Amino acid sequence: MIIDGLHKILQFKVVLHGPGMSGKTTFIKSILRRFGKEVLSTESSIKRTLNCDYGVISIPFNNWELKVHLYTTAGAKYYQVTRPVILSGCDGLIFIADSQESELINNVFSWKELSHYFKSELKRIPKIIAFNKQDLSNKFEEERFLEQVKNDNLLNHEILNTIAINETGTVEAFESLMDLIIKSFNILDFISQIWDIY
Ligand SMILES: Nc1nc2c(ncn2[C@@H]2O[C@H](COP(=O)(O)OP(=O)(O)O)[C@@H](O)[C@H]2O)c(=O)[nH]1
Ligand SMILES: [Mg+2]
Repeated sequence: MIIDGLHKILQFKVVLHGPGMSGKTTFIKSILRRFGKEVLSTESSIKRTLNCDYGVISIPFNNWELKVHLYTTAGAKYYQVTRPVILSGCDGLIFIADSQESELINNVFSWKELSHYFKSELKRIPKIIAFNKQDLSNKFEEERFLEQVKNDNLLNHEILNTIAINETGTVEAFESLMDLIIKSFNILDFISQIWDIY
């Protein structure tokens, strides 16, 4: 979090992470569209995320402004080196799981990457697990994923079902994450105390 007391702006970094093709780009576009914003992305010729997608959302909050910087991590395995840079200093995570049976193992692998990167700090970070592609029929049981990651610092989280291609649950995921962030950082207390000081 970055605090700008003069202009009453709190800035947050939120990262959408998950395996390649799970729907991260579709998801971030859907969130930004609902806030009247566009994604700035670097896409390669085969339309896979090259570096990352990025966008900013401003939310009025008790006379303050919450400015949320949204990023996606690069999905392709060969961009593994760029992911720690994107993940560093994030205040909240949306884990986009691909709910197709064939993707279960890739979801677990992608979560382990988070756990490996953040270690026990992952417990503290507010996070949403979005089981995306709910419109498809060949889905795995969510418990099978949760069972495999529950020992990897799965706390301070909420679980949602989403269909990013038709914008189902995407904004709800973002709003739930912001609620978790506001609670985790005690933003309301913080704002009222800052107010007392001025
Ligand atoms: N059926 C279905 N397809 C989806 C959904 N979300 C994304 N996709 C598709 O999955 C593919 C990969 O999506 P993309 O956003 O590029 O994934 P990324 O690699 O994680 O950024 C694209 O063809 C999307 O249209 C969804 O909820 N349901
Ligand atoms: Mg992408």
